[in-house]
Amino acid sequence: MLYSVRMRAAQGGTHEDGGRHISGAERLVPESGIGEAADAMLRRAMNHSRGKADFINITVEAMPGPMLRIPLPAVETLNFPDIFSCRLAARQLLVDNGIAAPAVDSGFASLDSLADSMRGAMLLCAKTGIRLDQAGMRGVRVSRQDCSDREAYAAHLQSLGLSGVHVREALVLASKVLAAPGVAAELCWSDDPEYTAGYISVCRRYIRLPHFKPYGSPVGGRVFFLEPGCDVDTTIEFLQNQPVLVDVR
Ligand code: WAQ
Ligand code: MG
Ligand code: MG
Ligand code: MG
Repeated sequence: MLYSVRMRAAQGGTHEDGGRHISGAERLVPESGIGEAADAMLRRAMNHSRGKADFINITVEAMPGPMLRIPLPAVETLNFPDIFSCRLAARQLLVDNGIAAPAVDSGFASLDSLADSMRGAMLLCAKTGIRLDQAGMRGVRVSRQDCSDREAYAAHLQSLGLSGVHVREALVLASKVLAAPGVAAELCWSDDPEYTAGYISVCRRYIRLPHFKPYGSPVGGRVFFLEPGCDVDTTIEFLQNQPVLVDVR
C-alpha cells in the first residue's frame, strides 16, 4: 500500500484566509517512507526562497486503489538565450501542436498578470483561451503522483544531464497532466525567484526552456490547455484524485 504525502505552505495565514502561497509538494511512498517524506517537506517549507511559511499543512493518506502506471514523456532542452526568444519558441511549438494562437497568448497573459502565486493551475480552452475551471486563485492542484522507482528515475535524469528538485518534480507532474483525459498541452514556469526556467509539454514531449521570466521574479504558474468540448469535471477529477506512478521506460 502506498500513502499520499502532500504539503502546502503559506505566509500570512492559511491559503483559505488569503495567505500567500509559498510551497507545495506531492509524494507517494510506502508506510516506511512517510516520516522521511514529511520531514523533507517540512524543512523545505520552512526554508523556501519565496519566504518563510507560517502555515504548513502536511497530509498523509492511504491510497488503497490501483495505481495507474504511465510513461515519462521525451525530454528536450532548447537553450534559447533570453526571455523573448524562449517565449517565442514556446509559443510557436504550442501553435504548431494544435493550441490556437489566442489560447497560447491568453496562457502567457494569465500567468504574467498573476498578482501572487496560485497553489494550482488554470485550465484554459485550447481553442479560445477562455478559463474553464471555477477554482479561482486556488487553481486546480495536481495531486497523488510520484515516480514508480526513485533510483531509476534519478539515473534517467542524470543520463539526460539534469538534476535538482525543480525538474524532478515538474517532469512527474507534467507526465500526469499529459496523461489526463482532455488535456492537450501545458505551459509552466516556476514561481521561485531564483528559478527562471520553464517548459511546455505537448504530444508526449516535455520541452524545457531556460528563461521565462527575469531572475528574482516571484511570478510563475501553470496553465493546462484543454481539448475543446472535453468534460472538464472528468479532467479535474483525474488531476486531483487519480493516483499515478510514472515509469521510466
Ligand atoms: N498542481 C497544479 N499546479 C501546481 C502544482 C500542482 N501540484 N505545483 C505547482 N503548481 C503551480 C503553482 O501555481 C505554482 O505557483 C507554479 O505551478 C510553479 O510551481 O525542467 O518549479 O513548483 O527545469 O515553482 C519548471 C522547469 C519548474 C523545470 C517548475 O514550478 C525544468 C516549478 P513550481
Ligand atoms: Mg514545486
Ligand atoms: Mg491527454
Ligand atoms: Mg515554486
